[in-house]
Amino acid sequence: MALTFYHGHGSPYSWRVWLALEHLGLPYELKVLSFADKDLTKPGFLAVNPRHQVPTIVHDGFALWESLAILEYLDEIAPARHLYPGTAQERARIRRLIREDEEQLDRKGLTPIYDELYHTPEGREPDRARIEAGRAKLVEELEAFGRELRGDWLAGEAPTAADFVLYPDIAYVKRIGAKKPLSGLEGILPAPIARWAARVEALPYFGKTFPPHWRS
Ligand SMILES: N[C@@H](CCC(=O)N[C@@H](CS)C(=O)NCC(=O)O)C(=O)O
Repeated sequence: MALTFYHGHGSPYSWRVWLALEHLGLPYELKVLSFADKDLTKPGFLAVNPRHQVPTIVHDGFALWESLAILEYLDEIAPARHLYPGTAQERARIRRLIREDEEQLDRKGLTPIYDELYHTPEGREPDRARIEAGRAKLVEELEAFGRELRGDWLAGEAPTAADFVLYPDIAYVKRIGAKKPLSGLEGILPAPIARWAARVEALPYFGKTFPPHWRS
């Protein structure tokens, strides 16, 4: 089995797949693409993924993109461990948590703040009301995700796809809080989520997945 993983440092979508590959213990070849060098729109990568996005995998000649499709595919080909373990109801709950991360915590909470602080159009100040609304939504969602913990992880005894999808967003909350005081995100994590994030960060493979440009 040959599996190539195309990754871009700092992409939350790509980060979730990297954590999952490591958790599953699947062998893979890592290819890091540079956003700054516009690697994603170079002909070689466009031939693999015409939508020029990471994450992308190629498994035995089969190219696949869209992180959630990749996670489900990896779950199906992994011989031992699983990203969506359990009964039909337990597996459905993992998928629900993932959709809630994307649709609620990220789209309505984190993304407006990120857009205002990192993509403010030329000539205008960040919209403080939009940042505050995003922050209020994040507070609500972080509390809700804290209540979803079932022991150490979101779905029980071991990390699942839900943990790997949520974590990069939490890393962004922490980073934006530290780098952009105007965000009001510093120290925002409720204790259960802060402890859960520390558990993700203590996973033996976590360090190599951390964006190198975030270390400074
Ligand atoms: N829905 C996609 C989103 C992937 C995505 O937006 N990737 C970004 C990086 S965070 C990307 O590759 N952007 C480069 C481009 O669109 O040219 C997924 O879940 O994989």
